[in-house]
Amino acid sequence: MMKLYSAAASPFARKVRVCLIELGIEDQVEMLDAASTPVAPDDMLITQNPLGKIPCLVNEGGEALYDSRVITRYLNDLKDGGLYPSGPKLWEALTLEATADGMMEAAVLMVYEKRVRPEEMVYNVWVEAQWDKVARALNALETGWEGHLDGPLDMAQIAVGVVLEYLDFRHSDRDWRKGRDALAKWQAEFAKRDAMQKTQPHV
Ligand SMILES: N[C@@H](CCC(=O)N[C@@H](CS)C(=O)NCC(=O)O)C(=O)O
Repeated sequence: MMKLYSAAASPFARKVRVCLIELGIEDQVEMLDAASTPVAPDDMLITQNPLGKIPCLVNEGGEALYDSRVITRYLNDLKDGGLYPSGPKLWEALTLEATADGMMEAAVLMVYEKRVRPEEMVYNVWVEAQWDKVARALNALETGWEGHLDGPLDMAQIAVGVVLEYLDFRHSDRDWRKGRDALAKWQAEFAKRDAMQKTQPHV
C-alpha cells in the first residue's frame, strides 16, 4: 500500500488528495498525518523527504516521491489518468499549474510569517509583497485563462480550485472575489465536485 504524508490544512497535500479521488484510487493510499513547519519539521517525514515538506508519497516499492507536482504526475501515469493533457496543451497546463502552486506558496508563506515568527520579527512589507503576487496571479486567472479553466478537467484546474479555497480558508479578509466575477463563478462550480467536497481544509 502506498503512503501519503499529508495534513488537513495543506493546499499542496489537498491537490494530491483531490487527484487520488478523481483518479478513483484513494483506497490505494494510506494517509499519514504530518505536522511540519519550517522551524519544526516532522521527525518521520524528514526520513523520507529531507526538505521536511508535505505532501510526500511513499510508493509500493518504498520510494519517496515529492513534491506535489511530481506526485500528481506519478499518480496520473500509474492510472493513465488524463489529468495532464498531451501535445502542446501540456505546456499551457503546466504553466497554469505552476501559477496556482506559486500562489499557494506565497499564501502559505504569509501564514508562516505570522504564525511561526516571533511578532517583533514579522516584516509586513514582505507579507504584502507575497499578497501582491497572489493578487497579480488572480488577475491573470480572471482575464487570461478562462479557456483553459473551462476545458476538460486537468491538474491545473485542480490546483486553481484548491488555491482559491485556501485563500478563503486562510486569507478571507483579502476578499479575492472582489472585481473577479468570472473567476468567482468558475470557483463556485468547481467547488461542487465530489473530490473538492471531500477534501475541504480544516485545522
Ligand atoms: N513545492 C512543495 C511545497 C510544499 C509545502 O510548502 N508544504 C508545506 C505545508 S502546506 C510544508 O510542508 N511546509 C513545511 C516547511 O516549509 O518546512 C510542493 O508542491 O509540494
